[in-house]
Amino acid sequence: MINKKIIRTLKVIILLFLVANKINAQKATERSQWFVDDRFGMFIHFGLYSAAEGYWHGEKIRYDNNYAEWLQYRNRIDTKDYISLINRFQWDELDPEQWVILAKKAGMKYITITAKHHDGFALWDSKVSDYSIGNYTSPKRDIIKELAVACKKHGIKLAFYYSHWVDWEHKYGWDHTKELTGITELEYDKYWQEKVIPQVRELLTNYGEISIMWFDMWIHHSRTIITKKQLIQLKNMIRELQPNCLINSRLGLSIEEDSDIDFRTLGDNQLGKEKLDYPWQTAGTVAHSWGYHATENQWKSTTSLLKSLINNVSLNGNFMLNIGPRANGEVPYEITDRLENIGKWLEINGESIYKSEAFDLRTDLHDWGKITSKTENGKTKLYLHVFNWPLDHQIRVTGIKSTPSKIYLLSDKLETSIKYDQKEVATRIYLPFKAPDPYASVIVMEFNHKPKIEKGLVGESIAGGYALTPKNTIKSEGSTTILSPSKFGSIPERLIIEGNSAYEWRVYIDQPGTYFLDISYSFQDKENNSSMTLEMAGTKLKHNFKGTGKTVGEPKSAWIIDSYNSHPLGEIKIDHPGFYDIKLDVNVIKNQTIKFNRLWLKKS
Ligand code: FHN
Repeated sequence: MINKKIIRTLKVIILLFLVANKINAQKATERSQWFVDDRFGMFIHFGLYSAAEGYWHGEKIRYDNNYAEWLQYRNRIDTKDYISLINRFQWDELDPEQWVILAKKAGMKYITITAKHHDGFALWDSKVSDYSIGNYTSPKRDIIKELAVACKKHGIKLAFYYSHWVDWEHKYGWDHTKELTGITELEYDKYWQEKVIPQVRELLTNYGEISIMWFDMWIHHSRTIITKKQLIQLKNMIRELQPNCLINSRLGLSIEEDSDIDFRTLGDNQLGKEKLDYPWQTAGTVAHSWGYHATENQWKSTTSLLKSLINNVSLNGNFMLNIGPRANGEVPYEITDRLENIGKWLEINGESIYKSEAFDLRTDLHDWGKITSKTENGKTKLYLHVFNWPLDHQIRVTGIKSTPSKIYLLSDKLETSIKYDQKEVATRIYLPFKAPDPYASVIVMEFNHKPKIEKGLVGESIAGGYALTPKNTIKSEGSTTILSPSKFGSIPERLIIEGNSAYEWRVYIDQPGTYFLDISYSFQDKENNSSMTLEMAGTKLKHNFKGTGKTVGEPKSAWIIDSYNSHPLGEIKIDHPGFYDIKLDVNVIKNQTIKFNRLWLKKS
């Protein structure tokens, strides 16, 4: 009896301990926890195409929007000609360890290399197919082995990209042209059984521990030649050979369909937009192509790449950034420069990225940046990533009810406290004049427990007002269709209102005074008989919608769009700090439409 009681008490203690020390709230498994903790990885696209540099016989890759590694397919190159690219490699200069050193410098924790891309050429000494690097080099090179050794030496996890669906070399591999010429399932299975299965087996047998098998079928298997049976065969083999190896959703099975898939891969360069409660990743490029392209010119800035990483972590996601080395192994300066800068930033601020996760407030609540969080030993830290250092040197944080034990800059090793004011759910942090970091400065809000929050509020803008938009309402009745920005954002996000509708927002106002409100909308009718009433703090403001006309997007073009104009509604007196609801009743008469953009509430 006593023993049972002791065991139960012990169980409760262990459970409490685990809860207090919980690092990540999202549903990572034992297998994928490292992935979720590490957050940042390197992708390497290296293959025969690297030596072509985006050109074939003096002609640039066809189809401007395509990637350099698609050269063989786009320029319709026969495999027996394409292999001649092997002669352009500078084998003496090529040293994969340099890529690993670069990954380390950049603060990346794992590397995924294209062991075989769509061209079907194996970067290892494959015994399964003659179309492998070992067969075309003397002395034999095995880039995969060299990389595996270097990764081990430098403590970086190794992962393989393997193009399972598309293979332009094997007679029965998939090539989009086969949509026209056809191929039987039996033929495709020949490719599958004689190339895919044994090659993946080789990769998982001869190169030590492999952290991820990264597949690349970007449409669902039901729309392809691959059968679910083949995918399960491949998955089972991986589980059998390396049970700890992760598998991404581009295997062709979504994680909703098969819970045994470890993480979801979003579209190329597609950043997260919402918090997901399972592991996910964006693979991104520094410019456009994945493989080396000589005339690449769309380089993203360090700031924009860092923002991508921070954005994803703030939504529980990972970021894997690609390098496309040349055929001598050299990585373009534009890439090394950015990676080294990211690494320097992570050296100072990495605490806000590694083992960090999303915070419970809405991701778009604050217009100054993004929040990540971490709970360890019962303490919670919020990391405020400020992209846009406010002109008035105040950061407005909305929605946190608990009092922080301390606020400081992450870059300040002494953790010197920064002054702040807190009223209910409004915190104002008084910042130093100069941003401590040129890319993103991180402010830490530390709590002795998990902070309490108030959801549903509209965040205070960096400009000191509140934008009440179709998306941040707490209630809506009637029309609810929200259209995304279009025409490069020149037509803003809007709510299409027809008939009688009502909307409600909630704000917390910490500074009493006179506030003014205006409303932005588009109305394309001559008759001004649709109207609205807004109510806040006991004051009612009325407005008859007025025609807003059209505007010209580009001179002398057909780009004529509906104009969205702001109309002043009037003033509201706020006597004391507190929560305020703003109710908007809209009465749109028959056959008329209001395209509502936003209300703007600001202290006079
Ligand atoms: O077609 C490939 C492309 O070449 C590249 O490897 C990317 C990386 O995510 N995946 C495919 C397109 O999504």
